[in-house]
Amino acid sequence: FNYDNDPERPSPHLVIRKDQPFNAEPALHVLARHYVTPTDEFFKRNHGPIPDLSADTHTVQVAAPALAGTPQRTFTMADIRAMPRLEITAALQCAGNRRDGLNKLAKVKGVIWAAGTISNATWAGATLRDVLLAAGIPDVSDPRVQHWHVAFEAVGDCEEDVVYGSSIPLWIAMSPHRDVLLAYEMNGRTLTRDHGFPVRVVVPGIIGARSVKWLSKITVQPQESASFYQQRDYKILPPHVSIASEDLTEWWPRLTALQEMNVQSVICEPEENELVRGGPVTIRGYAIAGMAQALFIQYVSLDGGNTWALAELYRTTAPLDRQWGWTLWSYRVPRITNDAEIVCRAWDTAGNTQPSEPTYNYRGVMNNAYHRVRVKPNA
Ligand code: MTE
Ligand code: MO
Repeated sequence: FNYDNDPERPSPHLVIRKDQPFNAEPALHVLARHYVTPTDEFFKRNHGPIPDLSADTHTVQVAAPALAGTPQRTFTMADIRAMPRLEITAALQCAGNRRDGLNKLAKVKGVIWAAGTISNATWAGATLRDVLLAAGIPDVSDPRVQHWHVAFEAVGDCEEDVVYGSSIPLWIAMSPHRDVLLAYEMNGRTLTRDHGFPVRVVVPGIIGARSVKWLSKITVQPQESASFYQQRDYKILPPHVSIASEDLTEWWPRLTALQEMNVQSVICEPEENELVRGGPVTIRGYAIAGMAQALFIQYVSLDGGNTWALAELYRTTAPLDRQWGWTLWSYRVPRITNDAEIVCRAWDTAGNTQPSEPTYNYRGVMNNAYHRVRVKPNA
């Protein structure tokens, strides 16, 4: 593949995990300082070179070849922009966020990310629901399509398959409460090439892998996407299956592909081994709920998890059925006296919480164990 035409990435705060394809996450102390992550600092996760597309000629084809009457329509960018525009604030997180924690248990497959493979942006575009209905796709109240899926395909070379692809259930795509977007704007500007110009899918509440960039084709079909990224990646293999396991490949077809994110919270400041002045110290981080519930309890511990205090939460106002943004939290301590282990842990309104210890899985996905940071007081 040729990476010569990849865009410039001017931010000094991106930690590059891989150059080709370009994979980078923002430094944690920068991440928690903005409720809306600046586009340059937003994490970038790619499986191939960045396509260089023209909004004037780009099209998105919608088809359902297995459905009687075979509905089909090709949308230009002008068609998509002419549809009702929805703007939401939504966090996007790679299922591989915090993979480094699982890689410490045993070797995992994938880019070794720390805890910055998540960012929060405003996105605007047409809803996938409107686009599907305009193409003549029936809603899921039609018994013929109740169990169907919406498969996305991108333009551009990619490492593990012919093109990047993924799918979500049709009911999620069609739900007026799930806000699945074909986004052409990010943070009030035209989408950048790195993030999917001219149009990408944004699926709030669901792992980043399903938010396909450089979208060119949507197929409504009885099965999930046949893509590598739906079938042989982004699944949780049992802990005894590792790189060396002989039956590794037999597991893929037996496992369900990941969709919804789990409860997550991370300490962004101070960072591991940071020398902190005696006090006061403000501990900051981010959190998301499993199904983007509206409320959290965010706990912080200064003694490795024996006792806990409540953190203060911050998020922008959005309708209660549209709380797709992350929550930033902070906790101010008057003093840190000994070598402290700071731990954080979130609960969502369903009572889901983070496990105290991580459990290994071969692809190193969905690590949401307690986040722990050891700091040294500056005497
Ligand atoms: N879409 C295409 N076409 N190619 C990709 O490599 N990566 C996916 C998803 N969409 C990918 C893609 C993954 S795994 C994630 S986590 C998100 O895009 C990352 O989006 P971002 O780079 O805008 O942060
Ligand atoms: Mo991802």
